Amino acid sequence: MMKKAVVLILCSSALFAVSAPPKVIFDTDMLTDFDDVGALACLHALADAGECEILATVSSTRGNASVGAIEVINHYYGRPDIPTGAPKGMGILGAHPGAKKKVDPKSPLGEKSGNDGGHYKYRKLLADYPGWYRHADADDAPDANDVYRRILAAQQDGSVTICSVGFITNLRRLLETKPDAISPLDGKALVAKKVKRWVAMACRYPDGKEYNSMWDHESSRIAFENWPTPIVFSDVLYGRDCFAGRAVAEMEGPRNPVKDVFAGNIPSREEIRKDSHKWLRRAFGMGGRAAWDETAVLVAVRGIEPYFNAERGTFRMVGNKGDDEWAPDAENGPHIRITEKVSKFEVARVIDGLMTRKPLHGGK
Ligand SMILES: [Ca+2]
Repeated sequence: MMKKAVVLILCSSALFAVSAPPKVIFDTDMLTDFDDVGALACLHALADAGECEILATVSSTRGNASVGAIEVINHYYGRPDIPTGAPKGMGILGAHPGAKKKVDPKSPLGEKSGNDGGHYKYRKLLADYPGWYRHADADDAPDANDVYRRILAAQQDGSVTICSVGFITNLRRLLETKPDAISPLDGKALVAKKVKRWVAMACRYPDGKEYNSMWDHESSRIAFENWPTPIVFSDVLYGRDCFAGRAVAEMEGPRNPVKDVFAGNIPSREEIRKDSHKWLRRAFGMGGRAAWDETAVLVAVRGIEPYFNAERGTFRMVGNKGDDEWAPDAENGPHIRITEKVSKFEVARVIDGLMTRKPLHGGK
């Protein structure tokens, strides 16, 4: 009897440990593409369902509307006080990854097809939802290093999941932080102590250039080589033909920022029907936009097992032009790459289901 009781207690504590909702820091580039919006929407819907806790939402770029756009979405889901931040002094600073200078956030919105065409959708969110954000310019937001260090220092050991769906700038900077008033640990020691795993939307399998790792490739190399916890990759090949967002774009009811972004940026059903191959090359399908970032959120919150298979291997940046490579190594590979298990169509419907859920507390 005694033995049974001990086993039961151990089992229930193990169950509790497994089922404790992940605590997530979300690191995004709301700069040009908009699967980030879908990813943050999914994360909030999962938090509404009690499946995760959102600790912070930081921008990996200094593109002027990047932080404000995150805040608009946080506001929509009734969580306007989630800490936000952005990198200081380095990384992507303009309205697109190759920009050499910032766009003045006070300059007129301009045209969708203008110089800051990719960033237009985020600047428009700020124009359309005044009062829903705190930082009109990412450079006025707190230093992401301080946000990361404060939150990690306050959390239990081995409890934090980082989900990055943008550039790797913040995570390199975090690793390079020194002990300070927030924590006596340097960045790498703090990450080793507090972070459970890093789920990264990055990697072009088996090799080549991938958007998130190539643009600030020096940061990617430093972060991936020195990161002290497991890393799971949702790579370009997985997400590129897993289409989501049409459902939220066509949702009945009042407008909201998630619906606005998808409705304003995916081609119509008619356009897809006319030339599906052209749109496929641009990573659009009848279901919507390639769900690169949303799949990373699913992995971060629900884990690999429900929807994906895992391949062990080693990811590394190679050369000095932003190329990467993945070497499978089933025995000793320190990294994991997700591969298809249930159909991508089914995964996309799960994502659509989350993106179309009404916020539990918010929505106005
Ligand atoms: Ca992204």
